Amino acid sequence: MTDFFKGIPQIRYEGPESANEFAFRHYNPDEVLLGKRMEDHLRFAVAYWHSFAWPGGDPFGGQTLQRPWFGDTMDLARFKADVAFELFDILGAPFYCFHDADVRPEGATFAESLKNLNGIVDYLEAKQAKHKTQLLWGTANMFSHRRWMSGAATNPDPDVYAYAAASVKANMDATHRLGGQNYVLWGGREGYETLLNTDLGAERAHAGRFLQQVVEYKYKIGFKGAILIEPKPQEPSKHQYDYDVATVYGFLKDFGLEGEVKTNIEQGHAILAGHSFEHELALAASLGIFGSIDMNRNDYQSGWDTDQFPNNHAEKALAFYEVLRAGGFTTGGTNFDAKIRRQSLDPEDLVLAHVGGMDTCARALKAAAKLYEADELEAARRARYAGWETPAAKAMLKGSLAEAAARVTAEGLEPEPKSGRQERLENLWNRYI
Ligand code: XLS
Ligand code: NI
Ligand code: NI
Repeated sequence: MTDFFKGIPQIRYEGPESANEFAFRHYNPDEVLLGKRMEDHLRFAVAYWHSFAWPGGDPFGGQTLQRPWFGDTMDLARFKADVAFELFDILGAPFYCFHDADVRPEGATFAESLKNLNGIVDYLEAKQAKHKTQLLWGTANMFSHRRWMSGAATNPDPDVYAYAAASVKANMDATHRLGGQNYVLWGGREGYETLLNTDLGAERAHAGRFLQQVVEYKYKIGFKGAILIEPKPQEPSKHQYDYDVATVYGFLKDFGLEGEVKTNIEQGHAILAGHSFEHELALAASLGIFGSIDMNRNDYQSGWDTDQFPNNHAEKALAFYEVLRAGGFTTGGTNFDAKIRRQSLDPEDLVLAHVGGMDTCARALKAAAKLYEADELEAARRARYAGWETPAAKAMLKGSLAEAAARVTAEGLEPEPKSGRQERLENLWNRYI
């Protein structure tokens, strides 16, 4: 036991009326919704990078958080893992996620970094054996170190491509060993700063071949989890190739990977791409590439990826409704890719940020599940498309354009516009929130 969270109790469900800060008001892991435990619906994960590796910097100032585990030794990395699992226990979190750079010190050479990673994976493996919390996904940080500044798999320098291959291979091995349920690729530097120095076609082709190699390697080692791409339009690059769900789908099709790779969709990234979170979720589900979610929120004014903890259940209910419509998570889950503000210095802040985020999501899920179960919205949606159930309508999709056109005169069609009923459906929605 470390004493970092000394005096902070295990968080338990006390119901909506509780005034105890250190309690869940909505997240009740064993409560059954639509035949499934709430914990199994939400599959919460804590993100190692924001909670244990981030020093609190912003573009105008450096470190504000002084954690006793900050530093570049293996002892401190193990201390960090001890504290991490204490937070997981306090929250009762079923999962966590990490990048290599979050859990191990960077070595002077690749071989040293790999040795450090493998050493920490041994330690994490022992921790997982003793604790409830397991690995939702692992990933390689191919954006912080200066070697990645011009990209990883899309770097103009082929030696960096090799380094990216070595990094992803090492992290897939680590994820596989730890029983991770997914492997994530987010390409923060897979994009460009200026077209003036960029061969866009070559970079895209290299990214496509790289992803094929990742999938081949998954089969080679017998990794049963899902490979997930995390779309984001920009930041840190001016333009990133995995712009949004639609772009990723086109990319996967191009490289024959649409049956192999799914998406990890982040709330804040959807907004940056000019979409709503629920749009990205619904689109991914309709294309068969919905995998997992990174839960957070952006500040409405700053227009940047501020990665705050969610605190608006009405907004998140729209997202969880789409998760339910998609059939729920299989290997995926709800990862808090969210960080406390740089002024939130106390250990309590870190705990309560997660408590609030988990409660916000649970409350959203409860509302979404109630409406989904009542079937009112789905009944209205079905009614709107009911015309397509007729044989004449179905035949049109099999026949030619001329055959569809011929129906107009043959049947004397003069379609009457029908109300889309948006406000009525919005009112219905609000009854459940
Ligand atoms: C950054 C991304 C990152 C990924 C994992 O914006 O959200 O944190 O989730 O590399
Ligand atoms: Ni992000
Ligand atoms: Ni993310």
